Amino acid sequence: MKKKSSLTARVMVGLVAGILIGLAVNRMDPGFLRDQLLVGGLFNFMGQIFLRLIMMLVPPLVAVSIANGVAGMNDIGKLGRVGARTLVYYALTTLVSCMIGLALGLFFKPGAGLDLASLQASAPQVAANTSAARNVWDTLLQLVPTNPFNALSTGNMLQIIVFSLFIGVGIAVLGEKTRRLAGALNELNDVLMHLIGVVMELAPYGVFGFMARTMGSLGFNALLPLARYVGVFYLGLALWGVFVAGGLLASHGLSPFTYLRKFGKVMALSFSTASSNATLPLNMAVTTEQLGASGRIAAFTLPLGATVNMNGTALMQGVAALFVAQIYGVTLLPSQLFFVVLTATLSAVGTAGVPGAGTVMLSMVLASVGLPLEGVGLVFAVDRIIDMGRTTANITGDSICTLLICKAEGEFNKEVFLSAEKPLE
Ligand code: DAS
Repeated sequence: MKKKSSLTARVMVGLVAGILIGLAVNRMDPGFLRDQLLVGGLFNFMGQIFLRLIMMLVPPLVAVSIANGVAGMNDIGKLGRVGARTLVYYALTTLVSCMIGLALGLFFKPGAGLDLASLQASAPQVAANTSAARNVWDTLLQLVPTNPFNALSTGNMLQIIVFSLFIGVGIAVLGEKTRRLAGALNELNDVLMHLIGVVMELAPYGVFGFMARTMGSLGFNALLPLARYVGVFYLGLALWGVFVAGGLLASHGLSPFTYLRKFGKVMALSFSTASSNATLPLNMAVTTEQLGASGRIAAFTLPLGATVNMNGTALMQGVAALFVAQIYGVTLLPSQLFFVVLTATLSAVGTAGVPGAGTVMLSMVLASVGLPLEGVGLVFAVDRIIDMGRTTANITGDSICTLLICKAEGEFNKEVFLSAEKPLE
C-alpha cells in the first residue's frame, strides 16, 4: 500500500510543480526559449512521451484483458442464472452511470471557454468526426471488424472489443481443450498489466509535462475549466451515490445508512488506494460477514465486478468526453453520445482495477468519437483526484449488486445486515 500512496504523492508534486513552473514560464516574453524550447519543446515532450507509452499498450491490453476476462468466466456455465443476472446488473448500472456523466457534462459544460485547438498542432490528432452522424445501422455494422488485425493496427477500439469478446467466449466454451491458450492469455494479460504499472510510474513526469505546457501557454485561465471538470465529476458521483447506490438499496428494502455505516471503511480504503483490486479482499469480507451476502455468490460477483463493473469510471468517461469535446470546440452529435456510452460500458470490461486504468481507457472512448487524444493529457493532470472517487463508486457498485443478487437468489442474510457491526474474522 505504501508504494501506491507514494505514487499519489509524486503525482500531486508533479501537478503542483507543473502549475507553478507553467505559470512562471507563461509570464516570460514570447519567443524561442518560451514557446519552442520549453512549452512546445520540453514540456510537450514530457507529456506526449508518457501518453504515447500508454497509447502503445492500450490496444493490446484491451484485446487481451477482455478475451482473458471472458475466458476466465467459464464458470458462468455453472452459475448460469447468477452469471447472467450479474452481467445485466453490471451493464445497466454502468450505462446509467455514464449517462449521469454525459448529462452533467452537457448541462454544466466544464470545458467551455478554454480553447485548446490552438495547442493541438503538435498533438497526434484524430480529426473530430463532426460529419453528419452515420445511421445507427451502419454504426452497429461497423462494430464487427472485417479484419481484426486492421482494427488492432488502427486502434479501432470497439472492433477490438467485439473481436476479443468472441475470442474469450470461444476459449471459455472450449474449456479444457484451450487450457494452455487460456493460461498463455492470462500470462500475457499479467505482462501488459505490469507494463501499465511501469508506465504509470512515469505519471508524475507526464502530469508535470502536460500541466506545465498547458499553464505555460494558457496561464491561469486553464485552471478554472479543470477545476470545473473535477467539480462536475464529484457532483455526478454524489448524484450516483444518492440515486443509483441509495436508490438500489432502498428499492430492495435495505437501509443505505446501515449499509454506509458498515461499508464506509471499504470506501475509505478504495479512496486512498484508487485500486479496486487492492480493495477486493476487504470488500469480500465486509459484504459477506457484515452485510449478509452469501460467500458462494460474492466469490463470483465481487472479483468479476472488480474487473468488469466500473460505475465510477463510466461516469468519469461521460464527463471527460464532453469536457474534451468542449475544450476543442467540438459538438458531439446524439449518435456520438450513444457511442460514448457504448464504449465506456464496454471498455469497463477491459479496465483493470488499478490506479489510472480508467483514464487509459478514456483514450478509447475519445477515439471512438474522433476526439483528439491530446485531451487525455489534460484530464491526466487531475486524474488521481478523480480516480480516488471513481474507484470508490466502482467497488460500492460491485458490493450493492452482490447484495441484490443474493437477495434475488434467496441467499441474503438480513439479520447479519441489520446486526450490530461485529469484528471481521
Ligand atoms: N482505479 C480504477 C479502479 O481501481 C478505476 C479507474 O482507474 O477508473 O477501479
